[in-house]
Parts: sequence; structure tokens; C-alpha cells
Amino acid sequence: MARLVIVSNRVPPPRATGGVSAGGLAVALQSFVEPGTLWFGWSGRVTEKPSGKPGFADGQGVTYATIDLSSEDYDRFYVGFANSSLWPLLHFRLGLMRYRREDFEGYLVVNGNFADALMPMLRDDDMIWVHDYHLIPLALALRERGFNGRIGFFLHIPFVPASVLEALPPARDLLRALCAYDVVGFQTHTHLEDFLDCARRFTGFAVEGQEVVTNGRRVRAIADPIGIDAAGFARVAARSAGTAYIQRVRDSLIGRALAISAERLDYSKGLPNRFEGFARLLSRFPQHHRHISMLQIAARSREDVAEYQVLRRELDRLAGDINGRFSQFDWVPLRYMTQTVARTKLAGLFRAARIGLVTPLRDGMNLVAKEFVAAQDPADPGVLILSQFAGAAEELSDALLVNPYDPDAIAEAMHVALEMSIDERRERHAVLRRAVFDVTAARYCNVFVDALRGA
Ligand code: GDG
Repeated sequence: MARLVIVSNRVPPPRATGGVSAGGLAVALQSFVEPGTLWFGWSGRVTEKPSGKPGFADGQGVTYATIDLSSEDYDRFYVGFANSSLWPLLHFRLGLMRYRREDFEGYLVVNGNFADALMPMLRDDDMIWVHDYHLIPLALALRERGFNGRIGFFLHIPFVPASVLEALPPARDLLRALCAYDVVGFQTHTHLEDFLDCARRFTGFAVEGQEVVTNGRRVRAIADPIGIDAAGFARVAARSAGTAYIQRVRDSLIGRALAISAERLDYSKGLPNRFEGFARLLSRFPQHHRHISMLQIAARSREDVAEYQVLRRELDRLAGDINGRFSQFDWVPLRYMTQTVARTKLAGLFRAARIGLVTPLRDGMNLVAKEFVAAQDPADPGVLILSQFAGAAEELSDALLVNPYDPDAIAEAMHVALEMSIDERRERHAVLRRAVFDVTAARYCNVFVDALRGA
């Protein structure tokens, strides 16, 4: 059988349990990789003069190979093009997009360095699975260096319509780079359709059904929604709910309903709108005063990118404002923390919550929504409030779907959730639970690898 080679910007530490990383990719893939797999990427380290030669680590038969970045690479590739151009653009935030030619140059340089480091490790019949927006040009770089085997790419974040993509000066280069893959995967059908439309408009290649026909290659585009290890997460949540830690949290609530949100502190996640939604719940529906406690976990992320610093200051201010306006001597409505929480604790907190508030302005999928559903006790489940602009909304339409740009809609959904009968909670949860247990992380991996094998 052909060996699987995974390439992603960040490589998880060998045999990590998911307790440290707050990223969705590592969590989904780690349960899938088999002994023999090679996983290659950036070490996370910035060094003065990186050698370009990979360092190796081994965990349960999986080889992890990583290279360092120079500080110029880090600024141009990671902070610059990947996270200041592509991330905002692909989340429909043109106003936040910052483009500089030297950043795009740096992006190409790093992808070339990745290809240089990877080439000597490759065998002809390897199947390479490349992940996410940092590495779009990698297949082209590998082809230029003579690799002719199968290469697939999966985009974890949204793809945008042509009228949005065209704002990026090198849009055409990126689409041509995507056409060097054999399989290109997206989270939803909408993203897939937008990609095919952009390929048609920007590259001049023909599109036949779900394939782009280039000179000498057929690129197959697929929609392959990512999922979680639902059974595993449910088990962890049930166990965690019985621990002293979660009992302390329950005691601190003294019977109040808990509304929970957890994600990286990122402007795509819609935190300010959510805070305003909560404030409107408290001002418009005062009957809930003292009966609800909201817990926002916002794990700090990408702190070298200016926009993230601005967002953090805004949230600090909003959190203070809400608690200043509504607190009583013995009730503080909002608990807000920017530390990362251990995964087992997170699972137990989800299970203890009456409401899961997941309201990104845009999201490729959003695994928190799925984890919240999996963590619930089916006999007394909490209610999921979900943004209609999360990829997960395609599968989880029995959640209370909201437009996250409308804080009143968030407030009204919270009110509905707080008043919802136990029967309706159970019915909605049963449907959501089936969806989450059906489209799992394992299924996601199998679908992608099967498509790549067939290429
Ligand atoms: C990208 C796409 C897509 C969050 N806070 C903590 C913590 N987390 C965990 C969650 C979840 C993961 O991190 C986040 O995954 P998401 O999918 O929600 O979001 P992104 O990080 O933006 O991931 C996204 C995903 O890739 C996969 O394709 O779904 O759309 O943007 O597992 O539970 N984990 C811990 N402490 C925290 O404080 N331990």
C-alpha cells in the first residue's frame, strides 16, 4: 500500500493528546494516522539561520519531520500573506486584508523550502495530503522538483465567490497552483461550487462536472466535511462531568443556567457580536437576570498579528462593560478567560452547559459546534445556537440557527433556548447527535484518502 504523507503548517507534538493544541486540524487527524505515516511541516520555531534540514521525532510509528523558519519567513509567510491576506480574504473580510508583494514572495519562498526539504524523503508511490491555506503552492513546487505522484489538498477554511477572490492581486496564481493537485477538498458544497466557478473564470481551464481539466491533468474537487471522534468525545465528556473540577463549576453556578462559548480569540468567530447579543438578552429579557451565567473561553491566538491585538482590547472592554452594567453583588453575568483550557475540562464544561453559543461570522466548518452536541447528556441536553455562516450549519440545521451579525437574533435565540421544553431539547438533540456521529473524523479522512487513491 502506498504510504501516506501528511503536510500541514503546524505539526502536532508526537502522541499529543490534544490537550495543548487549540487547533482543529490536529485534533481531527491525530486519531487517524497509522504507523508508517510521515507528517511534515513547520516546527513552530523561528531561528536565526535555519538549515532547511528537517528534524525528526517518532511517536507510535509515525515519523514527524519539521523545519524551522527564519524571522523574515515568519513575518512574510506566516504573519503576512497567510494570516493577514489569505485568512481575512477567505473569511469575507476584505476590509481587514493587508496585501504586500514581498509577503506573497515570502509565501512562495517558504513553500519552495518545504518542497526542498520534503523531496529527499519522498518515494515515487507516496500519496501526499497537504492541509490548508498556508500551503496552496506546495504541489506546484513539488511538481517543479520532479514529483509525479498523487497530491491532494484540503482547505479547512471557507472558499469565497469570484467577486471576493478577485480583490487578491495573485488570485490567478493561487488558482493555477490549486490546479497542480489531483484532488482538492472543501468543507461544504458552497465552497466547492465557488472554487469551480473561480477556476473557470481565473485560469482559462475547462470545468467538467466536478473536475478542472488542465493541460495534462484532471483536478477532482470534492466536498468532504470534517468531523470529530464523536463517541470518544462523548465518553470524555461524561467522565469529566463527574470530576471535582466540573463539580466546583456546577457549585459556583448555584442552579443558574450556563451558556458556553470556546474558541481561539479570532475575529472570524464573532465574539464582539456575541457579547452584544448577550448584553441585549440582559437588557431586553430582564427575567433572566441572576438565572444565567455566560462563560467565554477565548484562547489567545496569532498574537503577532495586529488585528488580533485590537480584537483582544475590544473584548476586554466589552466584557468589563457588560459586567459593569449588569452585575449584582452576588451575580456576575459574564466569565471571560483568554487562557487555553485542557480538552477534558472543556468536554465536561460543554456537558454542564444549557446553551452552546457558536456564532462565527464565517467558519469553514467549526468543530466546537460538533463537540458541544457530542458532549451532551441525551436525557437532559443543552441547546446549540449556531451561526448560519458556519460550514457546520449545512449538517446541523436542527440547531437554533442565527445570523451572527444581528445581536438581537442572538439574544432572542438565547431566550428561546432558556425557555425550551425538555421534550423539544431532546428531539432537537437526537437529530443533531445522529449527524455528528455519522460524519466523523474517521469518515472525513477515509473519504479524502479514497478520493486520492482513485486519482
Ligand atoms: C479551522 C477552521 C475548521 C478551542 N479552544 C480550546 C480548545 N479548542 C479546540 C476546540 C476544537 C478546536 O480547538 C477548534 O476547531 P474549530 O473547528 O472550532 O476552529 P479553528 O481552530 O478555527 O479550525 C474551522 C477546522 O479548522 C477543522 O477543519 O472546522 O472552520 O477555522 O477542537 O475544542 N481546545 C482546548 N482548549 C481551549 O481553550 N484544549
